[in-house]
Amino acid sequence: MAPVRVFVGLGSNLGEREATLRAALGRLRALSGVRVVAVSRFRDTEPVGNVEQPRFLNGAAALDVELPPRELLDSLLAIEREFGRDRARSVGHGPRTLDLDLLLYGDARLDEPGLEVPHPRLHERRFVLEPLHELDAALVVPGRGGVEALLAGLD
Ligand code: PH2
Ligand code: MG
Ligand code: MG
Repeated sequence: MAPVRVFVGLGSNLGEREATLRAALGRLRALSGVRVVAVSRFRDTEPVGNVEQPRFLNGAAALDVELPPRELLDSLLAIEREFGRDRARSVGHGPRTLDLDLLLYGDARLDEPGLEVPHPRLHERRFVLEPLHELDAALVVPGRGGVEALLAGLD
């Protein structure tokens, strides 16, 4: 298949956050059918949502991917598990050693069990939009518009 430009969100708020994110990028680079094209800066962010939890380190990566979305998602979840995240046990939206979110898969719009692309909350989260904007200021979120305008619209 022809490579698809994919954006993945990176997050950690437990343990050695930066080391975890760097190691996860190493695991992404090792996947066949995945090329890591660019990585944003990492930023320390206030937790968003109703759960009382530590601050996050967040960033994003641009990938060229020659895997179907479901296969890529399964690989992301396997890497999360490798870093000690047990989805079955953890609180929804609570603290995690590693969160890898499939944000965008080319211009695809998918709504399948466990696989919603664009990521359903991407357009309202500064901690996602800023790294995306840094990677590609002209990026368009299918169904939502340009990342630049989305950022400008946040209060
Ligand atoms: N992830 C969440 C919930 N809240 N807040 C920040 N700042 N960064 C995150 O990555 C994050 C969050 C659930 O995935
Ligand atoms: Mg996630
Ligand atoms: Mg997340």
